[in-house]
Amino acid sequence: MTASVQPEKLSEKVRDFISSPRKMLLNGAWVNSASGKTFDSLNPATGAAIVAVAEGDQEDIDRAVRAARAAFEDSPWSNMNPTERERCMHRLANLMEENADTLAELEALDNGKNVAVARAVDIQVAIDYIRYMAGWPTKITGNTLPLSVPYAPGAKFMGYTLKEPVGVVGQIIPWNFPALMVAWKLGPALASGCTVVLKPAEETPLTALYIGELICQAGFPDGVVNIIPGYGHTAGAALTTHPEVDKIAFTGSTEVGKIIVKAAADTMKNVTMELGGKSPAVILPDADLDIAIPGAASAIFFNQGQVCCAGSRLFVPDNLYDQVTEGLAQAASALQVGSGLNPENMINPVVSQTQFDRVMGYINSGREEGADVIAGGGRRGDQGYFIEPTVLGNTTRDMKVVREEIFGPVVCVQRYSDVSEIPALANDTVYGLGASIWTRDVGNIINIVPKIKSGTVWVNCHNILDIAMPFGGYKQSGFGKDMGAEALDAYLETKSVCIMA
Ligand code: TXE
Repeated sequence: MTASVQPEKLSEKVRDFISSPRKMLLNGAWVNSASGKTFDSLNPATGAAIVAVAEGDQEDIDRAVRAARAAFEDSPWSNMNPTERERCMHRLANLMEENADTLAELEALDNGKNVAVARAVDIQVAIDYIRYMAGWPTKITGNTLPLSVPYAPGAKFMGYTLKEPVGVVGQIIPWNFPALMVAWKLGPALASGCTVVLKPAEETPLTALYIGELICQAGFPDGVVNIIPGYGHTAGAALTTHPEVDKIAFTGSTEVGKIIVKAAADTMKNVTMELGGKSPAVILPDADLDIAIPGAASAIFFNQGQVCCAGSRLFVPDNLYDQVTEGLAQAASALQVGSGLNPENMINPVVSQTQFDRVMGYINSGREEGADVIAGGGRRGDQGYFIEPTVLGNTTRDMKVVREEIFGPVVCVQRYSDVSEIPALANDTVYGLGASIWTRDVGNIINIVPKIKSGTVWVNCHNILDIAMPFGGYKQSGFGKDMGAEALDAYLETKSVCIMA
């Protein structure tokens, strides 16, 4: 296992980026925090500091919100033609493409994930989504309305709707897909003409700050995008209560989502929430196991299981239980564990000591509650936050590992005996983000998909997210959509206009 990272192996661009403390992007300028405080971003493969980052707090958020407000009201941005907004976004996407290798390497360094996967998935989808959203400014339209007005006989009216940007948006994002989350949030905000104060996760601020440099080069007016790194309970909380913020877009834990919804209620902000999950992956008796077993493994082990829609509850028919768990154990042991900067390593460290302790705590709880540890179950190496891909067998619905989101490379396998049980088993959770069924029978698809209460249902695949496909939760996985055209809805107000002739 290669846990250590040799700085000389990093590219010159990344070395240069981390060679001096990183500042925050406020009103088009790179500045220190008002308090002068910084925090270190850590390398999960070693636990060592990568670089110090300006630590934003209430005062920085206030300044950033005021800059975003000025940039939103009668301003170069609000007066910009849709075509010019589109060009700005395309310039940003092009710059991200030119810097894609650097962004991927920085992501692997800061988050711990596999650099080749970061390049192919995180960064590529981020670029594609900015381009997808760049196509929208020229296509956002209202409607003309066939008004009747029965209580004004003889009068003539014309009615239409205008779609207007919601205003200043606070965006709070997590650490599992740091650059991709920047794109998910910025794309629809910029396409609709909003201005933004974005707070990256304290664990992984670096790619957001790098994209901030590209935003400056792309020619967005000052104050349109402000990036304020900092902690959740300080900078994040200040954003959620600021009276000049019109909307909060959040991706993170359900626990913090609830805090934010309450905090934002005082000023009645528009809020969208993409929260946690405990997504079922269901192998049906007729499934093609050559596809279903590796598919179920990838559903949980991709990104070390730090995926909100990871297939963390796997349902297997009694008669296939041994075959599937054996296959899963083999798939787990075939995954090479090590630093994400080596693209051969497919299991990389989890993001932080806190996450490491949390995931190990769940594995131990599974053991104590009687689950079989079929594969993994331990730490790898003595530095960094490496956890073996773990398969817990014979788990049951009441176990903590089955009820709570682990957010690590740990799958809980449950048996079932009859297909009729599937909807109830799949829905036996407070979450409703993703689900997959594995089958060759179209009848199963038609019958089961509508009964599953989740924002996405995959068939014979899992974790496939596409720029055109709306993504978001049911139940306590949140509300509002990221990606796809529907993501724009939450960034637009509808104004009805009624004219009497
Ligand atoms: O999340 P938090 P954490 C889940 C996953 C994980 C658990 C804890 O189960 O194990 O959450 O992770 C900001 N006001 N997910 O603690 O705290 C914070 O600074 C405003 C699932 O890292 O929700 C960060 O920017 N903001 C999830 C962001 O919220 C606050 C991805 C997410 O952090 C805040 C991440 C506050 N009071 C974790 N407190 C997914 N849906 O993909 C924190 N923040």
